[in-house]
Amino acid sequence: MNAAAPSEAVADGNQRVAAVFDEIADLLEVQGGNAFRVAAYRNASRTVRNLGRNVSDMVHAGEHLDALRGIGKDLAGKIAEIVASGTCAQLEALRHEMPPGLAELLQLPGVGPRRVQTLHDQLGVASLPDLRDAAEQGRIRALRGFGPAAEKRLLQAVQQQLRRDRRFALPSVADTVALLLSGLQAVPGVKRAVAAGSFRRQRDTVGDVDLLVTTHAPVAVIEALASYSGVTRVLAQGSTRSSVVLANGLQVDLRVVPPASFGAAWLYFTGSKAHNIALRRIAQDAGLKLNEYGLYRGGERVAGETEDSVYEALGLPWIEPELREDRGELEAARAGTLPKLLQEVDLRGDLHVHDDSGLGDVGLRMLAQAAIARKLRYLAITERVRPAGGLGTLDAAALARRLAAIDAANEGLAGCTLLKAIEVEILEDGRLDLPARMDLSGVDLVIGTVARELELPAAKQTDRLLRAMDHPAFTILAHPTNRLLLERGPSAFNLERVLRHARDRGCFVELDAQPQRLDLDDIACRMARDIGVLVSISSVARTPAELANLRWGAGQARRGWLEASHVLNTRPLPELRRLLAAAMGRRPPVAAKAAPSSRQEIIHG
Ligand code: DGT
Ligand code: CA
Ligand code: CA
Repeated sequence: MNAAAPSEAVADGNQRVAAVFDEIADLLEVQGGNAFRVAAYRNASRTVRNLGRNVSDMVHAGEHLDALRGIGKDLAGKIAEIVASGTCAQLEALRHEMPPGLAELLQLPGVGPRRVQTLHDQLGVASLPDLRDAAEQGRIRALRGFGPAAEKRLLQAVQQQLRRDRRFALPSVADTVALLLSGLQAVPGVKRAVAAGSFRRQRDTVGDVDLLVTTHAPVAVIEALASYSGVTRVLAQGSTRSSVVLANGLQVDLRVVPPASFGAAWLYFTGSKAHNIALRRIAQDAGLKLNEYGLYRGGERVAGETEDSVYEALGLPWIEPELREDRGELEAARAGTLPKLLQEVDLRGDLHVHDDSGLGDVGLRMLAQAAIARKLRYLAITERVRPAGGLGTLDAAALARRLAAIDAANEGLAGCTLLKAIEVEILEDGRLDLPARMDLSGVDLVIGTVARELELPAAKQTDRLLRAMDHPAFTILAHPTNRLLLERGPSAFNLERVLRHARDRGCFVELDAQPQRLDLDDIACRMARDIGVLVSISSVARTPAELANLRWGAGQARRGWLEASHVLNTRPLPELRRLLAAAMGRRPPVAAKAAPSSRQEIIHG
């Protein structure tokens, strides 16, 4: 059969509709709404998310959406409304009714609508500070479904939320930035509308969003931003700048400059501040003055219309925004040794995806079709040895069945090869949590993951990872530091030693590109590059649409100075197979130096 291929556009449009339905369900549930209505929205969300076709095409073609499973007349009407406007009146009304404090509770990790409702009804908790007080006073542990451990986790989460100086994960603001830019671009007289600041540098978190517009008619632009529906507060407004705050607390700074200053302004507002200061010093040493309007010799502007013109007048090549952190990029630019940064299109495959569809070979083919649409030539379908949710262990028979299903799917595929991966937990002592004498001969790679005991003393954690890599089949260390963006810091261990050991063993480290992880981070990528261990950039997609995560991985890799040659999954399939085979001990690793401390038993073919 011909499994539908959710292209990116399909996925994005359908995701929006599904996200609106999910939020309606959450809000209804918090309000103690009718359980059947809540379930109806969740079902509809799932239907739309998993639909192989673009709902907006169906709406525009006048098709009857109420023919879809779980979609009645009412929901069909709402889909049309969301397709037309991006939201629907019911969601807006629910948001309006909901006390803002409750909405904030819903954002906490591990807190869903039912818990918010319980906390609110039983303890009168209606805001983050209320929740902190209740947890500190030990009033939460007595609630049904909570307990002391949950109380402790909640207290930590709420403290972190209140403490954090309100930065935002880069991926979480990208849609907003795109929407704002297209709105500003449409204002009459606007020549260019672009993002600057940490967003353009693809820093993993952003403090605020900086936008730059060129026009000769700034007032219309300033007014357009203030009248954008997502704006809840205007902080400052002048004739060439404004700052506003959106409903989610995100601040947006807008600057308007004439077209002749575009390059100088973009350079200035992209930063970083450290890069700007270093660049200004170079200008001064050359008897020039650099500011956001241009590069000047005395009163004469010598450059400024493009970024290129400014760098060139300073004797430098243009520098990629991701490198502008004053971490050696100016020295490299002067020496002509800037890296030729990886681009997302250089990625030829993805070595860590899960088929969680439950659809068997159809699920596999949907993933493959989505990969083909993204020009990915291989995907490693990853089976968990201990599936999440404690659903037993992947036994020999189940593994054999899944491997056979992948073989069968490959038979019918052209343009994308499915590889066979297993994901296994690294136990506290560094052993891999594999069933005894598991036959790994049919497996292409073994991904090792630390999932528990994240807070061992650093020396122990380091030994654990080193020992895990000594397993002859160990191939890739998944999300090495286990950080969660803005929620949980990296585990403490000696990253440099772990990266060196990975290199010596011929193993690889992952950059998990899920938007909440981005692990490795930029600095760690740079260390991997310097040490010479290849990085595998993985989407860790659980649905076809999540292959889009690779974008965020490529961004962090670029910030870490990685070129295509530093990334494992830029390799063509035959070369990749050789590297994986070597890592799995099927051929001697090229640079094996360290004698492994204890090699575990493994069966090959
Ligand atoms: P963020 O918002 O904390 O994630 O970081 P940025 O880099 O976006 O910083 P932001 O929004 O304060 O300012 C945007 C850019 O404007 C910044 O990257 C460089 C430039 N800039 C801001 N303040 C200064 C300054 O005092 N001196 C110089 N040279 N540039 C500045
Ligand atoms: Ca900023
Ligand atoms: Ca700013």
